[in-house]
Amino acid sequence: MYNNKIINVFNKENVSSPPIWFLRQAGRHIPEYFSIRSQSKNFIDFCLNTDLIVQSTKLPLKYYNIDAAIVFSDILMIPWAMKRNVQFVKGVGPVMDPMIPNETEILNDIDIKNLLRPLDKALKILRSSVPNHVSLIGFAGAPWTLACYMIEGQSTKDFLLTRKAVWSSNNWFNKLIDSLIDYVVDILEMQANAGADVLMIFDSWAHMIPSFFWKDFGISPTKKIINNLRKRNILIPIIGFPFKAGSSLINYSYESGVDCLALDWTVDLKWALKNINPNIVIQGNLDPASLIDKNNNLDKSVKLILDTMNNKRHIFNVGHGLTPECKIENIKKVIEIVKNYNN
Ligand code: 1CP
Repeated sequence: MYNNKIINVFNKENVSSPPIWFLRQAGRHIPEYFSIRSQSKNFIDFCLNTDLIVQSTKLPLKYYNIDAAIVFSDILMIPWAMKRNVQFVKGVGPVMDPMIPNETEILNDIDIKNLLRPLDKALKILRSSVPNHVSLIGFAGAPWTLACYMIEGQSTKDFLLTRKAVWSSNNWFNKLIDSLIDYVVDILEMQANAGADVLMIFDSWAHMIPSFFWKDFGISPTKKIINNLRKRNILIPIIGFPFKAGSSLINYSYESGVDCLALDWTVDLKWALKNINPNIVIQGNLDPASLIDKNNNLDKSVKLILDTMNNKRHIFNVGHGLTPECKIENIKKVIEIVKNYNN
């Protein structure tokens, strides 16, 4: 285990200012990203190319004094491995063959670790070439969010087909979630063994889960994933990100078993400090849109987050991924404010 700032926060050691990194820090807001991406024929090939994974993971470290690098991959590599014909279409986003509840066969025998071998290799190279003070973060999508994409076949406004499946195709839906749990455990285990210091579970469509089923599909899959990882002796910290889950964040923070809760930009941190499990770390939650245009509120909002979380176990981050419009100079400014806090 390396001595780095993020791990120090998890270990309850004092840090002068909070560690900082950014969701989607390796993507399209950095011009060089496009030349790396253009070296592969499509996005899936990019995510299966060890050398390009290494290059893009390291890219933000060239620009920013940050405390973590998230490995370049995508949550949709699991549906890809499950033969859903995943493609990333320019201007549309990810598309795949939609699963028909009760009809589509759920593949339970995929050797996911073998299919994602380039990711395993990339993490091994990264851990030996990225400085020790930078944490390496491995990740996966949460089963609910993966099921959303797999049933709809793409991103949709309100994921009606998925919600319908939850109410009417219970048995089939549960089987799909159970298979996804197994695959998520496998790839997180692989990433941890390859050198990840921290793991993160993205539940980007958590806000689509009907509250009646929150425990079943918002909490229980994550809890099972974490229990299984611990049984396999994967003991590193795990960050959960149930995006925009609102009031359900409270139970999630107490019951899912995550070591850290990542908060979206809508959550008032003072509310979080009163209501969220005080024994876990909080990550977040600057609005990435504040990083687009020059604005007078950026300094103030960063300082408000820092003041509110002062002396608490906190990892500074955005409350959702950086968008292509985010400006490098604004991000640098945020890092400077955070790094100089308390100094
Ligand atoms: O066109 C491009 O070059 C692709 C843009 C892009 C990038 C940079 C996609 C397509 N995926 C990624 C990488 C990625 N995806 C990372 C690693 C790099 C980093 O963080 O810097 C991570 C952690 C993800 C995770 C991911 N993919 C999530 C969870 C986080 C979130 O944003 O909510 C989701 C939902 C996806 C699906 C996805 N991948 C890409 C797109 C356009 C989408 C769809 C998002 C949507 O449905 O709105």
